[in-house]
Amino acid sequence: MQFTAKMLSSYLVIGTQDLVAGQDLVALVEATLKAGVTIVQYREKGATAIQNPAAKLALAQKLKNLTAQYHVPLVIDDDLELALAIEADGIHVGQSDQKVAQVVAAIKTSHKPDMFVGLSVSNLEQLANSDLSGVSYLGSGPIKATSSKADADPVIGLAGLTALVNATNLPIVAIGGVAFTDAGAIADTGAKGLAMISAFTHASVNQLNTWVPQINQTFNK
Ligand code: 3NM
Repeated sequence: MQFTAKMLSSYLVIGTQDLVAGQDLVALVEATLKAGVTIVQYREKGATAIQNPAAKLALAQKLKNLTAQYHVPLVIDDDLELALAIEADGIHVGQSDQKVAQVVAAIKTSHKPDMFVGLSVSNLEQLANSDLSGVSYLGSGPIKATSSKADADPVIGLAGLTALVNATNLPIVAIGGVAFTDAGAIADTGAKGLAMISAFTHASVNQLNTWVPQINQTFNK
């Protein structure tokens, strides 16, 4: 699937470590797809994440089949082998993950050469030091304090986000401590969307169905 900046509007990031009691990952993803999320990232990371590669593969394949039904891209976080195995639409790489240039080069010679690449960039220094060739979008944050990522960078706020937006032509999705109600303020910076974990895991189906279309509209004015 060809990447477009519009895909960043409402960006679900999710792994089993993020689920709240009684939640099922596939059911949660389907509820967000029904509400209209524009992209899904499977991010299995941390002490309580699934470690077994076969179990991860099975879950990722289910998510690929599900997102395909909704014509929504699936991105795999920081696992090129898994992304290639399920022919994911995209892969997301962090500053401390496998080097982005290596990922871009490996994709080019793979059976899935059109897989797009996203990169986490938290500040201007990281931006200056990043090899952006072959990168389609940036994920920038944390905008506010987050309890979903143990090793998050210092909070950058809307000011830090604005500085990054003004320093690059790549579309940026804002992440970290972001709430549905932040869409207007984040759109005003020039960023292209909201990437969220806990806002999605803590929302009711009614809240998803109310907020996700509003967020999409905010970024597509
Ligand atoms: N990356 P929540 S913050 C996965 O700053 C991730 O790069 C971040 O979760 C970054 O929406 C983060 O619950 C966690 O705050 C986002």
